[in-house]
Amino acid sequence: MTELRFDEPGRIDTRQGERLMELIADLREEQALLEIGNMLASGWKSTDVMEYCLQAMREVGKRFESGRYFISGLIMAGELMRRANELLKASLVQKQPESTPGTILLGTVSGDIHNLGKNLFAILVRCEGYHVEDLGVDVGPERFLETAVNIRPGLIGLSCMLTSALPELKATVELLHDHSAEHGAPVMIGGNCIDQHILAYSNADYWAKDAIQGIRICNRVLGKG
Ligand code: B12
Repeated sequence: MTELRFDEPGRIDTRQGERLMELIADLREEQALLEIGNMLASGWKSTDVMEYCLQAMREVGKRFESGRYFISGLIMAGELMRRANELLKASLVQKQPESTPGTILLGTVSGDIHNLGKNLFAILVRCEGYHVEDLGVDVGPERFLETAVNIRPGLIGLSCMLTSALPELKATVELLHDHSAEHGAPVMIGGNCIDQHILAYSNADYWAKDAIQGIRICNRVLGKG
């Protein structure tokens, strides 16, 4: 398990965070990665650095929507964020838990290949001591169900970033609920396009606005804290 103290204010100079946001939004990969390294070295918490990365990715999304960036911009941002995830992961101190509080089955729903948010959640939840079975991206409902029945996780996490994949998300939740007697796990949904309305639409049991909230839900559902 690791040090994830959600309520502790970090020792931070917020101007560094703003600079990082600008570098990521402008797709200046090497400089952004250097800045992340500097921030971590000067005592920033990974979760705070991550928050600035997320805001910057939202800005990249806006620039794509407005036509300022093309798909190549999204790809570059994706690669930058993948490398940022590696840095953040390396900075989290892992402790070996005596026993795992449970297993989380995870995947991105069918039709969607976004994986950075899911991977970030997986990194953080592993640091909390959970075992994660990650099925990857573009995962169909049957594969989720088959794995859930085999491994009987404590919770199933579905990631979805595209509104066009929401029908798949709903179908996955429905199939998992129809067979809940065979695996016993509640379903949590997360991702950029997920909110209270999508929770109601999909009938999932929980939704998380970000990875930190996702961890809190895991801890609550699996009785860790
Ligand atoms: C990078 C990126 C890509 C990369 C993805 C690389 C990768 N390996 O993931 C690539 C280039 C592949 C891509 C492709 C496309 N993309 Co794209 N992409 C993005 C971008 C810029 C950033 C996403 C990201 O990684 N953010 C950083 C991560 C860390 O944040 P996150 O995913 O939100 O995750 C956080 C939470 O949501 C949460 N979370 C996520 N999953 C889960 C799961 C659980 C269980 C929990 C608890 C929490 C959780 O935890 C994370 C940390 O807090 C977004 C813009 C945006 N606003 O998000 C667009 C965006 C998601 N993409 C978009 C689009 C349209 C596309 C394409 C259709 C473009 C095209 N015309 O081809 C394709 C779709 C391909 C497909 N079939 O999936 C749209 C989606 C619009 C919509 N609402 O449907 C967005 C919003 C851009 C925009 N504003 O238009 N994309």
